[in-house]
Amino acid sequence: MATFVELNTKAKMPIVGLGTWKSSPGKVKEAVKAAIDAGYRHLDCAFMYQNEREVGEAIQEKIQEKAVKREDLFIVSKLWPTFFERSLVKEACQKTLKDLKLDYLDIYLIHWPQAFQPGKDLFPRDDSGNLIPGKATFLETWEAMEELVDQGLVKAIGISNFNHFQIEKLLNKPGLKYKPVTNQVECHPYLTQEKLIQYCHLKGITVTAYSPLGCPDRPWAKPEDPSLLDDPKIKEIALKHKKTTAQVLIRFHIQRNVAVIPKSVTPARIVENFQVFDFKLSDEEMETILSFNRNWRALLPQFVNESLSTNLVAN
Ligand code: 1BO
Repeated sequence: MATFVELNTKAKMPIVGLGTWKSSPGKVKEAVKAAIDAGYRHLDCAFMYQNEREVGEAIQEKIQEKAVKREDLFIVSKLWPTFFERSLVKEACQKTLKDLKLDYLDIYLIHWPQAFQPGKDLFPRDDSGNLIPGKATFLETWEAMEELVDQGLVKAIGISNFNHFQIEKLLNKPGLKYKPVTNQVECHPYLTQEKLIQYCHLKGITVTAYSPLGCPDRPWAKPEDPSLLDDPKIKEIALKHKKTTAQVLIRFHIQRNVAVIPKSVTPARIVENFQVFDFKLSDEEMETILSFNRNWRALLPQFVNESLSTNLVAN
């Protein structure tokens, strides 16, 4: 079983990476170091996660102690929607590179398809609390992203939270120079994204699954929300393989050739989440897991007003 997903640039992205969204400064450095020690080579970062400096310190320490070489690591980061104007893209990328202490990224993603008003606030809002959209379209932003590839700041570019209409629009952009290499979206057994994955794979775009464990640490969880980690049917499959529920949830993506970025700051769990290459779910188990789909999202864009929400949900 391949431990990489091949991109349309022919580069190989390690199929399991460490997610760092919601990993707080103070904890993320040790998490990244534990992950590299456990064998992870793919790290998923973003300006929005507000912890790239600490991630960078961990990477630098591991390189300095010769535990790993830069070229063996695969580092992904993302451009936040307040930086979508052409004139802001390069500076935003350079800030991420400076914080991560790197001179290039393996992939830089457009974090969401919708621009927000530029400025200091990650979520700029008007007096009524509505998010203020930006003027730039992702098509213009993409041209600035393409320049980053030509300037050697990033090896490849991709997208996140794009639905198939938005991808189609991007692929049909006159003069498109580089195709996105991956679309990073929420994906797990309650949101299996079958159509979107099929569409992306058909177009030569890999898919990366975020929140593969259902984002149990999300602050907006409601008591009535379903819980993947407590799902008795997934527990049953895990028991059969002498694995944990989390390991089954991660393995599920590997067998669909989907990259997966479980987040944890707990060293034992970081190790456990990587021990997913020594067992195989049967075709029947894969079908059963796929049947759990209920189009449920852990990450509903609650932070947006309704008029923008359709641009923020990937289907
Ligand atoms: C708001 C951040 C979503 C995951 O990248």
